[in-house]
Amino acid sequence: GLEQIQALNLTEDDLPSCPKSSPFLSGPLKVSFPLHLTMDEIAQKNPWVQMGGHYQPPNCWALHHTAVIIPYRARRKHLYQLLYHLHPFLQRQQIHYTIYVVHQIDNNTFNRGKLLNVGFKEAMKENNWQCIYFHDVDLIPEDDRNVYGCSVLPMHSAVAIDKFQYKLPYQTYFGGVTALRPTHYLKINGFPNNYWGWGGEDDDIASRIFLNKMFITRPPAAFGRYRMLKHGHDKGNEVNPKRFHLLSSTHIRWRRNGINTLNYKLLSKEQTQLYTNFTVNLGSSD
Ligand code: UDH
Ligand code: NGS
Repeated sequence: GLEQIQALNLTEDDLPSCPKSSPFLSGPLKVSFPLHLTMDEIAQKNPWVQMGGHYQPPNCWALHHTAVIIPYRARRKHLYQLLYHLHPFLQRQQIHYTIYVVHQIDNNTFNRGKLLNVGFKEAMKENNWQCIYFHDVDLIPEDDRNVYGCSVLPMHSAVAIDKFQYKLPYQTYFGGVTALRPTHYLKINGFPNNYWGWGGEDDDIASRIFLNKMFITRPPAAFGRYRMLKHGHDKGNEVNPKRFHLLSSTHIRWRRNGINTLNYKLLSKEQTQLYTNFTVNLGSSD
C-alpha cells in the first residue's frame, strides 16, 4: 500500500517520470458546494493525502513540486470548500504538493501580502519547492487542465472568474490565484508588507514583476476558470485608503519592503489531515 511505498522513501532515480499530461484529467468540472462539510469527511474522500496536506503520486516522479499557500482568517466554510475541491483536483494532475494555510490570528487589520510572504518563508523551510501558488480561499477552479505547476514566467491563473462574468477585470490584474518560482519571487523581493486592509497589494506585486522586466503569463481562459464563493465584507479588512498612494511609489520601495524586511511571530505550526497550518501574529505596522 501507500504506507509501504512511502516508507521506501523513493527518489527521482527510482521512479519513471510522470507523463507531460496526466491521464487522470477530466477537463471542465461540475463544481457544486455540498453543505455541512467536515474535515473528517473530506479526509475520508482523500485517503492518499498525508498529514499536513501533503501528496505525491505513488507510481511516478512528479513534474511539478508545488506549495499552495492560502492567506486566511475567519473563513472556515470557504476553507472546507476549497480543500474539498482542491485535493482531488491536484491529485488528478499528478503533481507533488502540500497545502499551507497562513492564519492571521492577531486582531489587527488583515494583510494579505504579508501573509503570503510568511507562507513563502515557512513553506521553503519545509521543502525545496520549485513552484509556489498563492491562492485565495474563496476561488474554486473549474477545469483541471489548469495545472498547478510553474512556467518560466510568473503565472496569473484566475483569468476567468464568475463574478467578473468570466473575463479579466483589467489587463494587469494579478489577483486571486497566482504562481511564481522561488527565483522569481526572490527577484522581486517578495510581496509588499505594508498594505493593511483591502486592495492594491496584488497590483503592487504585478508592478514588481514588470519593474524586474518580467511578464505575466496566463492559462487559456477555458482552463483558468474559477467560481468565487460568496461572502460579505470581512471585519478587519476594510478598504485601504492608502493603496493608491502606496502604488504610486512601488518603484522606489520594492527593494526595501518585502521578503528582506519581513518580521512576524510564528505562534504555531501544526499538521492537520488536509493542510499544514501556520498561525501568525503579523504585528500592526512596519
Ligand atoms: N481573507 C481571509 N479573511 C479575511 C479577509 C481576507 O481569509 O477576513 C483572505 C481570503 O483568502 C480571501 C483573500 O484573503 O480570499 C482576499 O480577500 P479579499 O476580501 O481582499 O478579496 P475577495 O476578492 O473579496 O475575497 C472582495 C470583496 C470585498 C470588496 C470590497 C471593496 N470594493
Ligand atoms: C482593483 C484593486 C485590486 C483588486 C481588484 C479586484 O481595483 O486590489 O480591483 O477587486 N486595486 C486597487 O484597489 C488599487 S474585486 O473586484 O475582486 O473586489 O484585486
